[in-house]
Amino acid sequence: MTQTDPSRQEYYDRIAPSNLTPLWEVMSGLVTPEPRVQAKAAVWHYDDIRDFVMESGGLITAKEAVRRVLILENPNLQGQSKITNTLYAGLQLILPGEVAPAHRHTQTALRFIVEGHGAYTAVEGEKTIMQPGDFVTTPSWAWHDHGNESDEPMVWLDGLDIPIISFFDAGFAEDLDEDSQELSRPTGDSLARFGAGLLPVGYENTTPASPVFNYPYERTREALEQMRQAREWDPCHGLKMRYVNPVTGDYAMPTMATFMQLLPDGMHTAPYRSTDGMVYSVVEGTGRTVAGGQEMTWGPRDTFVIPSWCQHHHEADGDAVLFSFSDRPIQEKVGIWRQDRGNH
Ligand code: GTQ
Repeated sequence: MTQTDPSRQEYYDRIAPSNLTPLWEVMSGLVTPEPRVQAKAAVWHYDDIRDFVMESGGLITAKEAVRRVLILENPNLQGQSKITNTLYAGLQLILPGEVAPAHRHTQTALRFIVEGHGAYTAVEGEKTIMQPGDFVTTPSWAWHDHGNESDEPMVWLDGLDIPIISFFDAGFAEDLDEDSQELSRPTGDSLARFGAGLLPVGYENTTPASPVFNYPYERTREALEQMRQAREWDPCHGLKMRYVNPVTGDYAMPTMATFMQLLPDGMHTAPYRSTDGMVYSVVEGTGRTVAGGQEMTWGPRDTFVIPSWCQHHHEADGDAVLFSFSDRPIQEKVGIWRQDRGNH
């Protein structure tokens, strides 16, 4: 630190009570040549943390906790409930017979199913039964409750835009009087109505969120398997697809982009970086991701994070299937999203 000139310091002290401060003292930290990212690359191996997740089930009920979740906190953002500067992630446990009571909030949530079969999420009057690899959305201000009527625990990865909503000071939440909301549509209705390459005639979307709220893994995997026949890989991504709102073609949620990616036949991807920090959940296969010079090994059910503008590449051992999410939709809307594909 250079010593501030005494006459300047005297001036700063005099203007401070008027809530004024000189830009030139802080300019270089405010407007930087490229992102200065605090978050670091990190991996959570499911085998290492599964016991901790299960143990929480004996400490508190889902009902008392409201949401019984272990937050995945970025090691460089401790105490902030963030996995990147803009995103929250956690592993939520719901045991057989439990309910996580109905509430709604302005934060958008995604669920990516990691373990268990047949628990449900109800969203705005419709229940969906969840299976591993399913991607389920909870749009902003939509009533939602979770329950498990199966005979095994279910664990899913929660992804929320909590840090974004608090940045805007735009967080609202409320509880429903009952634990479970009343259902008004049969299970599977929205997927049939909006997810079959068809739309109801005259339908107009009134919100930016997709009317499909469960994108079943079975369908996603089938699509990837069909597409691999064409053998056209992106050198940086393999075969990477984004989940879309079928009404608008935009991302499934307005604040968070979600992707499913196949790295075929032990593919090693080319170095890549982008300004959206990415959270990954491994569905199938094993491999490694080298991010910012740090190697992270991964296998099924592991979660890892690659921060904004961090150069990385993936190395799959055989076929690998990776789910991921990021804040890319907002960055694209604002016109600031950037990528660096090296020479690819
Ligand atoms: O399921 O509604 O991980 O409200 C954090 C906040 C999950 C949820 C979280 C939430 C939820």
